Amino acid sequence: MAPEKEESVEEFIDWFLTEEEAEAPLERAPTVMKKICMLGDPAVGKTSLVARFVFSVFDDKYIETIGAKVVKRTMAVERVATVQRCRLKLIIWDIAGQRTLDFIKPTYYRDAEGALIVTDLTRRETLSNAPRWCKSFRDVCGEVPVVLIVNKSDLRAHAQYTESEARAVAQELGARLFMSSAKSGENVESAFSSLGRELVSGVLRSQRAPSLEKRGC
Ligand SMILES: Nc1nc2c(ncn2[C@@H]2O[C@H](COP(=O)(O)OP(=O)(O)O)[C@@H](O)[C@H]2O)c(=O)[nH]1
Ligand SMILES: [Mg+2]
Repeated sequence: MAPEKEESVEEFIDWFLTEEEAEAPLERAPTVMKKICMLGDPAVGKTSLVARFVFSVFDDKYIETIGAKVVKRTMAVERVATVQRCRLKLIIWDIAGQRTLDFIKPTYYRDAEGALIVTDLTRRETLSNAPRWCKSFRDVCGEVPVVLIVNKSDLRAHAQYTESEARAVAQELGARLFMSSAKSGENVESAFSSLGRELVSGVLRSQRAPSLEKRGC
């Protein structure tokens, strides 16, 4: 089910700040809303990463995600160099990894502007399948930013591939790579933030603020 939109993205298309706004508290900064998808094989840790990022919790029990779950988290994104800041509301769709759901995936992907592709460090095939996840997503959403997360970095002793092998896959996908653990929390915030910044800089690149041009930025 689509989340109820509290604000439309269009409302914020012209969200560049005047100098006065740039100095205002973050709560008054404009909000940009983006839908992103969690992708990857079953049991790689998609739901756990979302739970860690949104609710700061980890649970050892494996509860298979049925269909899709949608959660939100608003985060601050600032570009100190250009005095631009905004609040980014991430609408995170956690998609069930089951292959049998292939035929309804396009419904989940629709209108997404980015994705986190998750693999499990202890299962090699989850890395081999990452390009397939990326392709099925980009076939629907186009060349939008993706980040590759190698999850379960706390289980390095049981690793079935190396970081440099993962980096090669990330490069092939044009994605940043993060070695993360939903269990320890390592790099979870950084992975989501990295995608968030890419989503917002897309908006930044598409327009320029008159107040910044005045400054010769
Ligand atoms: N050790 C460890 N286990 C994890 C980690 N992330 C998830 N898990 C476990 O892996 C299993 C599958 O996780 P889940 O988030 O449900 O995977 P999903 O099917 O991709 O959503 C669960 O038992 C989790 O507790 C992690 O970073 N480290
Ligand atoms: Mg799940």
